[in-house]
Amino acid sequence: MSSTRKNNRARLAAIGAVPLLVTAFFAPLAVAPAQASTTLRGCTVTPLRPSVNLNAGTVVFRFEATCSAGRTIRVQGQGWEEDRGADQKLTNRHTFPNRNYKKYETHTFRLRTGIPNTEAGDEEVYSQVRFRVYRGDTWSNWTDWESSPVRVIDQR
Ligand SMILES: [Ca+2]
Ligand SMILES: [Ca+2]
Repeated sequence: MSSTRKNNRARLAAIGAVPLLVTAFFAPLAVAPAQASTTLRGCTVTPLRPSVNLNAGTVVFRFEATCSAGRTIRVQGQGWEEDRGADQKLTNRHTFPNRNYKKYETHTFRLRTGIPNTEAGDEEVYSQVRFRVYRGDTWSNWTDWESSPVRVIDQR
């Protein structure tokens, strides 16, 4: 291969690398809302997109909590219906029983309610979660509330 062709190839490779870097840099921002997690004191909690059980007529709000050994976690969750203006409560704020992690593992907390019909057309349901962690004889403060992705329930 001539040195001119090598140089051309190297230049093309360099040009090609720029869009890749841009994609890699921006992709986490674009993906973040679908996978928003909060980490505190060795526990990571993610509010998952709600699931819908049409047979049971329920919406299931799910909160996935992964902790290292020796942590105890207290989780609060709440279900919402998204509206322009003020969102509507679908559940009261629910405090789950404390969960003690004897080893590193993941547990999913679930909160159920009936499928809502708050308006003409589709329903847009999501959850919020916050938590605190007990470790070394003290409780942390509550985290900020974190919202799950929205699940649209087709009611056309
Ligand atoms: Ca709505
Ligand atoms: Ca509706």
